[in-house]
Amino acid sequence: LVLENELYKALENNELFLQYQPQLKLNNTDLISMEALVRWKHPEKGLIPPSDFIPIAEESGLIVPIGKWVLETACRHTKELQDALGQPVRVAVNLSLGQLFHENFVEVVRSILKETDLSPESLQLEITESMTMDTQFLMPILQDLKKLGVTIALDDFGKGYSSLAYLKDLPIDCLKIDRDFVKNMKDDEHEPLVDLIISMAKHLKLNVVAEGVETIEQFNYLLNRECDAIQGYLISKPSSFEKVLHNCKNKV
Ligand code: G
Ligand code: G
Ligand code: MN
Ligand code: NA
Repeated sequence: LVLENELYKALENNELFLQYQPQLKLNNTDLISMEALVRWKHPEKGLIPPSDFIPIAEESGLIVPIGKWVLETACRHTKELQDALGQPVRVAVNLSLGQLFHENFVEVVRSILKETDLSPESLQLEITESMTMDTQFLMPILQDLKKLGVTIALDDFGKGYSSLAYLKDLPIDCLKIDRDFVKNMKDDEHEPLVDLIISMAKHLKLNVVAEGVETIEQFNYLLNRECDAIQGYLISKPSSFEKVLHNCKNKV
């Protein structure tokens, strides 16, 4: 409860901030997409990871204003980055079920896009497999979001919640292979689950992104299997917006 009250104040006191982790296409070194990841700099306790405060935000309902702040900030930053680069960059934002449950979520997204002047194709929303359990509820919301022009990714894919039967009906654009599968890959060994997810994504005409890529062996494995994009410490750890902007400006 203490942390919950502090989290409430954190939003008002600007203690939350975003870091960005790039996603690279395997055949190209340009920054095409990045994932926004929220962090909390607590005045006494220091940096608190999202795995510690997102569950509290979800239980308390604070995820609604926090999630809105994350979306607004990520869209504003991305627009600024695009203007500096003179080319489109996409941002992926993680969602919690509580945000989607909130009645006017689609309107919130619409107004943030308008207010920040970010084109809808530049925003990807990440949902997790566990959220796909309630398809009857999820389906119309995802369809309305798609009508706005944003894309949807299924995050942490393979962790075991989603029914394969739903997968082909959900209006999603991208599968993100959970990093647990990537962790064990070596380029000289067959990794059947990664192969399966990639080929399934291709059959369903979905983009496929591997998360948590840390080694060149993992990179080579994914390159050979034509995974579309990768994300992980091998490319970059999540970093501040200022740093992302600075790196991009140096490349222009
Ligand atoms: O960045 P890190 O590995 O610490 O993130 C841990 C978890 O927190 C990840 O599962 C990520 O999806 C989640 N997370 C990070 N930022 C956000 C956010 O803005 N909203 C939600 N709902 N989850 C987030
Ligand atoms: O669950 P989600 O995919 O949204 O969260 C992404 C999380 O994975 C972030 O918290 C990020 O810090 C973390 N992450 C990103 N790349 C790597 C990596 O290469 N190795 C590990 N161990 N974690 C990573
Ligand atoms: Mn994610
Ligand atoms: Na993930």
